[in-house]
Amino acid sequence: AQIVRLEDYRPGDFLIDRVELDVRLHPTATRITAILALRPNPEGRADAPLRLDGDELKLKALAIDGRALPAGEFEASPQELVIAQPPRRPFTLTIETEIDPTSNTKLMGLYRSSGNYCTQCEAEGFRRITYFLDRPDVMAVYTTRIEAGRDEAPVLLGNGNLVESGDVDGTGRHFAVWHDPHPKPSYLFALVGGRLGKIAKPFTTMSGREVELAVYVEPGKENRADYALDALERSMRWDERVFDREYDLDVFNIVAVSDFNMGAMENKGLNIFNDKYVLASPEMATDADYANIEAIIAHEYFHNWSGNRVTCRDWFQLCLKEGLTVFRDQEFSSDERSRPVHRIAEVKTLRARQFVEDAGPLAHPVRPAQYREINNFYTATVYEKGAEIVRMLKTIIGDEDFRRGMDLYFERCDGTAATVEDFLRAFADVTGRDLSHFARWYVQSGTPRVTVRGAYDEGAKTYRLDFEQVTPPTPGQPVKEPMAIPVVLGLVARDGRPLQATGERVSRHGVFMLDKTTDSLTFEDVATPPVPSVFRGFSAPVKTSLDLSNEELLVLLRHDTDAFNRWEASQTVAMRLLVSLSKGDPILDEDMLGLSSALNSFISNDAMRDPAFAALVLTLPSEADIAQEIGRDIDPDAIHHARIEMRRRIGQACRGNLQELYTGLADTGAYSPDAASAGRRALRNVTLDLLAGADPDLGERTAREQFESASNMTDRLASLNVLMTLPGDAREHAIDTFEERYRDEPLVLDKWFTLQAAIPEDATLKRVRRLMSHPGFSISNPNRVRSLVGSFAMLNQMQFNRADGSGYDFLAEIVLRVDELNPQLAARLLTAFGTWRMMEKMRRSHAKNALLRIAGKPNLSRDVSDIAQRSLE
Ligand code: HT7
Ligand code: ZN
Repeated sequence: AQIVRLEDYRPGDFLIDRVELDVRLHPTATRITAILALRPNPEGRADAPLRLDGDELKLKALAIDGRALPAGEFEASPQELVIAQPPRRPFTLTIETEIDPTSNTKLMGLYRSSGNYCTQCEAEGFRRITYFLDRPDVMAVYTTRIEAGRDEAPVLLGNGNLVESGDVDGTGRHFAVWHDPHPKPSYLFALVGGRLGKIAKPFTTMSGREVELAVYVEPGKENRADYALDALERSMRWDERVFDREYDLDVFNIVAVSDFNMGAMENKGLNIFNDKYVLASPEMATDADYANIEAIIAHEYFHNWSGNRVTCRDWFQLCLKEGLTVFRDQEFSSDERSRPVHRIAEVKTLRARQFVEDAGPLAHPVRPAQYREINNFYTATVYEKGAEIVRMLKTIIGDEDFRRGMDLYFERCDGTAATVEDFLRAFADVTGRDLSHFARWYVQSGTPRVTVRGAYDEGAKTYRLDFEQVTPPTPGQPVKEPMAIPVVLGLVARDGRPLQATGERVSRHGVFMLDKTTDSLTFEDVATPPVPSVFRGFSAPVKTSLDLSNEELLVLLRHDTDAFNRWEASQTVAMRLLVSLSKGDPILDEDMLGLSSALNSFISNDAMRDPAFAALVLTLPSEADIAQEIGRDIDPDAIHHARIEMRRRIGQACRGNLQELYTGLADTGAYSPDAASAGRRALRNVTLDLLAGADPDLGERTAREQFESASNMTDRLASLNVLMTLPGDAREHAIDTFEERYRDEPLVLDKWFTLQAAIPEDATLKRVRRLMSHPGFSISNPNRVRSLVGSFAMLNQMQFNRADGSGYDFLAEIVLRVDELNPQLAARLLTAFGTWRMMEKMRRSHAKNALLRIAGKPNLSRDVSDIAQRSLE
């Protein structure tokens, strides 16, 4: 397949100023008439043909300035429409196409979900509706007339504001006309038609404009959309308060659909969501679901400025909108919840997804230089590492200059299709700084490793920190340059007192910039040997090697003023022990004792001060985390058993305290999804897990009781997860009870699929195959496939990476089946092979064979063949 390269970017030869669409919805033969106001682009070639993108289109009619175009004057295929000699002046092009939304299983373009019509146009889906210059630097004003049977689709929604609606006399059909005054790229186009229930509330913007906020869901589920609507209102207020950004249309509509390839889509004025990220009730959603809904509603809303008002010039600039918007949604969630707890959660996700990607065959820069299939670049690197870059920028220049830079960026680039350079220029201009070295974060892939060594000079009372950074080679980038790494740091005395850590090379924002391969920093007047606390708040997306003893790390757990590094210290000590256990190395009793007694005193003294934080401290690194830390010749069975052993030891050592905590945190009242209540539940459920590790009988009894008495899904699911680790009748009974209760609730059934797919035992693969025939499962629904097959591959390290290779064979088989229906979904599942090179030899060879089998299959989609090929390179 053809490779698209950033260096080949050039402006298009034509521009489109206005688009008028007339869409006559029909289940299998929807007719679209598009009238495009085109003109030659002064920056394009003067004699170029007009080439419009298409994808699986059927052309029905074509006219220029109202006159039908004779057959010899154009060439049309499902993939392209070419007019060799278009007018060299402004003109209108009328295109009529016909499409079949019912057979659209790719869920790109116009498709049907539970009988409703909806669209997904990012990145290149608009070309599945009409022929178009389907690239983000072509921005037009859209008017959309939608027509449908009134019974089939009583609700008709489009981008912008509703300007007209009515009946089509005598036909049983009706129409709505939507006009969006803001020029936008085609990927932000959307329409919806169907039977939907609605909840709404008014919102007055900061300048006093009235807006109606509405959420549309499957009829009967309206009361499950309250939290989403509330999150929308809070997001809008927050963007006004923190970034001075106001909403700009009369309505803001959100529609929840049950078939969707990703989480949600920020179409102008008409966000379309995976229903998983809208619908919630205490009975059916967990605390994590509520937090995700809040974050994704905010994310899509924030795109209205970072993505829609200022969009991307080309798809290489994807991080410009996604990284920035993730940063904005993270800041929102941190303000709404607990900042340190949220930061730890962000870093856990970054390490689990982005660091893994950066260390594997699919590693790529935050701004890739080339792609074969853009859908494969909606990655943790573009999103999460992209957000880390924005965060580092803020750390380096400080809050005030960051805000001034954002203001300048929005002001300068409003209404344009911008680049990463435009973004950085705004910050360079407000600060007078040269950000060219910093810009390397966008182009160099791989996670830098920073080694830090400390040396105390008793006589001179100085303390020196030596830093060294190395970024490992990644595909296409064998040699790396040093990065500009902000290190936020502090010093802690062994008795816990914070020590002064200022100096010439530490900025007024407390940042030391490591921008060379090696560097040193000396602190004067340090009265006692300190413990360094580096990368506070995880100030840069790097891996760190510290020459600190476990004992010194436990000083940080006890005393650091930086909550992130307190947590990090607990995890580092636990990780060291887990790695030794996994490798079969002996671990010293004193090291084990050191950790368990530190955790024991942490439970007695600190746990109830911040339960959410305590839950994080008491959660052991996952099996996938341990595998990453070991990095090569991985034996997932050994890792699994090491973690079980460690959980048992900690559980036993802290048993008394854990039992007390569990009882003290008992559920007391009506459910509320707020962060403090969620934190208490999280801590209680971690406690239950450790107790079950220490004493399986007690664990089973307690988990069963909790399962039966739980008043909310968080506690019910947590108890079920504990039961999953305890084979036997009680577990199977709980699985059956849960199914009976939630059989008719697809989103809850997804949780049921996931928890069974993650059971760490040999029989799981058979169970997963059996569940694929469950009446609630559907191979064409992305949520179902992800919750069963995706969870097996991504969450069940031991069973996906089975020594006999059958886990890999299973995934390969499903990827090939799904590819025939939905290539995007298939390609995402396939990324589970991203760690295959780290495995021990036998597993490596099985994984490679499975990948070769996929890559060798004829007629693969571009999505899957791209991932398969890159995974093998
Ligand atoms: N910007 C949206 C990305 C998206 C998407 C991309 C490709 C295929 C389907 C998709 N659905 C949504 C979502 C976001 O990041 O906000
Ligand atoms: Zn986004």
